[in-house]
Amino acid sequence: MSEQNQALVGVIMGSSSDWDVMQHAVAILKQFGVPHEAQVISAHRMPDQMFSYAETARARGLRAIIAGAGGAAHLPGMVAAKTIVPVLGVPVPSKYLRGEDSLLSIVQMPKGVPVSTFAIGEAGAANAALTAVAILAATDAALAEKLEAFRAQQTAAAQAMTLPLA
Ligand code: RP5
Repeated sequence: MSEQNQALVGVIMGSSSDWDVMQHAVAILKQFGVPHEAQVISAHRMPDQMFSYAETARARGLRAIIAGAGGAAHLPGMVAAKTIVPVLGVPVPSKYLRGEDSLLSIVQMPKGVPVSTFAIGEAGAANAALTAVAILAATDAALAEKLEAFRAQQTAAAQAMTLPLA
């Protein structure tokens, strides 16, 4: 557990090899001071633990689950099948198909069991965490203010951009 308090966001991934990408989700949660947990839960290598994680998520107080996986990326969808806690899926770049396999595995859920699916890689991991922050901000005014400030900083940075024109 990070941020000391009861975790509100769970970050799970299919392998420790996903950490390079998924650490960007954790970095955002830390930046916003959101209580979270992060661990490896593999759909294919530890399916019983995956179901148990999903089945207990809501009762444990999780308000969002960020699930990253690569290749035959079944983790987000199978977790979503067992909980009504919103699942935010992050396609991790794969060795042979550059994550397009991961993206298609995660995004093509059947009607009725949604996984919110993000971009392949670092941007997807960070944006999944920002979406988790937005979910929490709906009932947390202080967090909403932090999110507004974060977005305003980006606007200011873009407005200050210059080009190396002659
Ligand atoms: C998936 O298989 C994981 O999410 C990972 O992206 C991929 C490869 O896992 P490792 O063989 O590196 O453990 O389940």
